[in-house]
Amino acid sequence: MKRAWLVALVLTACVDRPGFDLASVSLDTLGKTLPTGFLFGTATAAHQVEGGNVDDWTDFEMGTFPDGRPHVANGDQSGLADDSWNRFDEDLALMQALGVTAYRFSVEWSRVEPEEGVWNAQAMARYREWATKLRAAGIEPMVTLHHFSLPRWEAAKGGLERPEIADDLAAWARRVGTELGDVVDFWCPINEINVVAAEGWLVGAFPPAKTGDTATQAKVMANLLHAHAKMAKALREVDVVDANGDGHATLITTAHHVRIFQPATHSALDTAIAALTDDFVNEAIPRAFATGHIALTVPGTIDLQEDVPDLKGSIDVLGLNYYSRDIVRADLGSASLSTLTYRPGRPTSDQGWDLYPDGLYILLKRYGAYGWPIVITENGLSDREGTKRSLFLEQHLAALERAVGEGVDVRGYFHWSLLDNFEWADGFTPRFGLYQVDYANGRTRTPSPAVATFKRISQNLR
Ligand code: IFM
Repeated sequence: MKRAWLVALVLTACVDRPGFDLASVSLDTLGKTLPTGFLFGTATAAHQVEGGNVDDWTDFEMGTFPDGRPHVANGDQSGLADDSWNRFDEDLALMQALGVTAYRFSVEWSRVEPEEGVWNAQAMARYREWATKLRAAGIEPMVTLHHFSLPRWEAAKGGLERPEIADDLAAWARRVGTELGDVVDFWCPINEINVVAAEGWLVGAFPPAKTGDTATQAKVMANLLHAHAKMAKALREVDVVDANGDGHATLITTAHHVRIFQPATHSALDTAIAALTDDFVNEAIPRAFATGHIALTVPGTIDLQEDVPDLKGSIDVLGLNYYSRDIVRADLGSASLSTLTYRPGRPTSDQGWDLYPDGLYILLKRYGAYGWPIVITENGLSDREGTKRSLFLEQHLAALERAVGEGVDVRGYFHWSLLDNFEWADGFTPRFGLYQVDYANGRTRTPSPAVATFKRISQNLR
């Protein structure tokens, strides 16, 4: 038994040996070889931090599954969240203390258009004020237009399942681009197309909480890809002001969630299902951006082919959200054809996610081959005690810097997240913030130990 355990440990260690020497990461030099103008920032999303939003998630948070479990862990509701809607100046000061050069935030559609065709000018004015203040502080704003939540009226029409969602999102993008285009250049139309579709229609953890409906999951992905193309076109038409004077009035990205998928065993089946999963989750979306053709295929379950010529050229920068690695075990009885697990004995986040910085290097090398400049639009971990985030940050930045040193054109890194926040179906339990938020005590913000680390790195970038 002991021997078997030892063999397993040695094998695991071999598989997981870092591709480079993490011990040699030095805070004195980390980031110094990154290009001038590299964006080093943090990211948030409206529904997770603002508080007071009334959208499809508000309804979802009050609901339960057929077996009586609340939709959100512990029955948490986003409610006031971090009250960032009213504390922007405080949050801006936190960003300045970190030394960020960029901030990714989302504008909440339901706040600005609470009823279809009814616009809240004051809400839009507040977002404008934020972007203006950020710019004045030397912080480049990146604005996300759809980050999981939908206005109630849009959800009532059928939400992301309707093909017409593409036109509605394009109209939303046109409106925001018109109003904020002179202060914002960097746009992320949609956050994590693959995640919103999987969680809503495969896993059932996000609205509309459907499970195993892979056909609609693929349809939703296709609808959102159509939406992205139309949103990019609208933004480029209306945002003609180059706010930061870099020669680009608009820079369009996406926030594509990527993961490392490795087969649980060397069996042909695990290997094939891991490759299929990788293609569906990681590759199908960038391939659609590169070719103008959507091909979502999983033999026996999904075959969706659509030409969307406007997708080609619809991103200027490839945004990647990277968190973790999954070990794929074939499970032909499940809708996803697999069960995903983590390798035992690895360092993990509070949610058990494998902390795997090599994965960032591997994925940057892979996506660099497409030829777009890359920005890491999200990277982070849940770490309530704040004991792991510093090392996480150092190791992921070192992985990124190594990829840059080998020729990958990476232009920025956004840490998820500035603050602890409402983590969707997991509620307030996971803590992703560089700043910890005390929800029982006036939502006070306290720096986690990683704030000093972030600051050190940002000084190296100047
Ligand atoms: O909090 C989320 C975010 O909204 C989207 N990307 C992943 C993060 C952590 O789960």
